[in-house]
Amino acid sequence: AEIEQKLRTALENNEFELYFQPQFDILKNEIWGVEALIRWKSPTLGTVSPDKFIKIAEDSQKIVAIGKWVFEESCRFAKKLYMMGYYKHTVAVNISVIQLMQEDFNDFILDTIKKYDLSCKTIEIEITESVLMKSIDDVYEKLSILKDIGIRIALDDFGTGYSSLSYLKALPITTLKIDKSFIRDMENDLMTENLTSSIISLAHQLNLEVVAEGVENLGQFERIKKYKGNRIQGYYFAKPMPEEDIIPFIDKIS
Ligand code: G
Ligand code: G
Ligand code: MN
Ligand code: NA
Repeated sequence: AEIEQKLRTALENNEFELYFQPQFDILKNEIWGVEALIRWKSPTLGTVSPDKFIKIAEDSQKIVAIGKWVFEESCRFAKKLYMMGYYKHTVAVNISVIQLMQEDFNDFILDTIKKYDLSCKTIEIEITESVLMKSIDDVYEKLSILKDIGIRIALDDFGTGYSSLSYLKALPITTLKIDKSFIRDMENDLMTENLTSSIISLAHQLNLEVVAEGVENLGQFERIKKYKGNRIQGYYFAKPMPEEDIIPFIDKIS
């Protein structure tokens, strides 16, 4: 209840910040781009994790305004990277199902991309499987339109939800992000390792790129590389970091 009440004024009081976590393209051996991750620095509650407040923001519909702020900030950052000569980096943005259900969702996305004069290819939208449970037809149609114009669409936390394999082929997505629980368990559990390698081949057969999340060590990285995953994201490569640290990080790696 306290979180909900303080959340009401957090946006206008400028209490949110975006962190960015780099993703590494294994096949090209270069930085692919970054995922934007929201942070809430409340003067009274301290730093509140999105795991603690996104659900609450969804229940009160506050997520709509917060999500717009996140998307616009992500576009602003994408433009900044471009202006500084970093042309091929993509920015991935988490989108809540509540946002997708808004009637003006696609218009907002397209208007904002246009406002910052970005190419659609520089944006990846991340959705979770829960999106697909709600008002499926409407959401499918919106995502199909975005995908058709070149926006990348990732299915986040894959493997933890209710996806049936038959609908994977029908989904308007470009990318599968394998949930970090698979990556974590892979090293000590052969069944999980086999499952992970199977998910990667399946995804490739469906023409999807695969991102492994939560890669924390060399052993996990080597396995994903062996199974031909496209990208990794995780502490092994880089932690989420504030905007000002990203360019020095890219320069150091390149
Ligand atoms: O960054 P961290 O690992 O603490 O994020 C925790 C969870 O919050 C993740 O599942 C992530 O997808 C979600 N999350 C982070 N930033 C955003 C955001 O801007 N919007 C939404 N809807 N979820 C986010
Ligand atoms: O949106 P998504 O659920 O993918 O959000 C990614 C979450 O995973 C963020 O909260 C981020 O801070 C967290 N994360 C990123 N890399 C790692 C990692 O290597 N290990 C663990 N345990 N968490 C990570
Ligand atoms: Mn995500
Ligand atoms: Na995830």
